[in-house]
Amino acid sequence: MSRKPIISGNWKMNLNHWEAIQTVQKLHYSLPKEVYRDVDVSVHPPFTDIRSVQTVIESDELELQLGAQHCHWEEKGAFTGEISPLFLAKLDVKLVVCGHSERRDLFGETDEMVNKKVKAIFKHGMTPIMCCGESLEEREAGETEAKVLGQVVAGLDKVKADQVASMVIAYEPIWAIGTGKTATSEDAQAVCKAIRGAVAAKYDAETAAEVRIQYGGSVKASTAEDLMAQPDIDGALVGGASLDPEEFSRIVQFAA
Ligand code: G2H
Repeated sequence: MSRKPIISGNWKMNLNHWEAIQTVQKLHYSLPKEVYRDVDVSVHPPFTDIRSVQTVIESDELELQLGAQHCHWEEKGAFTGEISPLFLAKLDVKLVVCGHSERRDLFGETDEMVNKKVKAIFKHGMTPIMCCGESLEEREAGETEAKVLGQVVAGLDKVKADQVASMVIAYEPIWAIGTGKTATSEDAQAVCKAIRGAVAAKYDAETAAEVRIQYGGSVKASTAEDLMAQPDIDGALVGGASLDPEEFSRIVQFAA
């Protein structure tokens, strides 16, 4: 089973809509066109940039996929400050990150909320990138697999096998996020393999063979090659390094 790698740029709360347009255009010029044959590439700007980035993608006919960083699970209603998955789908958003550790830690997102989001994202024809990861304390206590696999199983509650096969799971050890520390390729591979094993146990071998698993946490061009060479790592969720189009382009090319 060959899985198409996917590299996603999570811009977090960076780049206003003018900067977003320039960044996407620069990224387009730094990426060889043929790369899209071998790698899916997405950018996840702040909500205020999404319309601008969509316009650039549409008018320049870019193969870059538009993503969002999170969404609510309801379509509409009294949820001040929240964003509907329906609205994102109308803006041609293809992929939505959910359960990022910053959302879990800073904004109280629980496994149950992540599960509702996964289902809502699918309902509106988009693909979830569901994040999971352990803290430094959990890693040092030998609880990495219990924590990560617990998040995965809870996030996939009542999600159908064909949906799981089409989605993306991002393993992001919290201690490696924005810290400059990357998990070793071997450590990242071991956890991604365990995630695939948990999908096989909950569903079946075919579903596990199809689901794409990204690694995230201080990924840079200098670390991407080794990570991308691991058999159970199918791409990367890239934060800081995705703000530099040339660096991001180099990471994408390591996945090709
Ligand atoms: C992890 C990652 C992107 P960074 O949050 O999701 O960010 O690459 O800056 O560690």
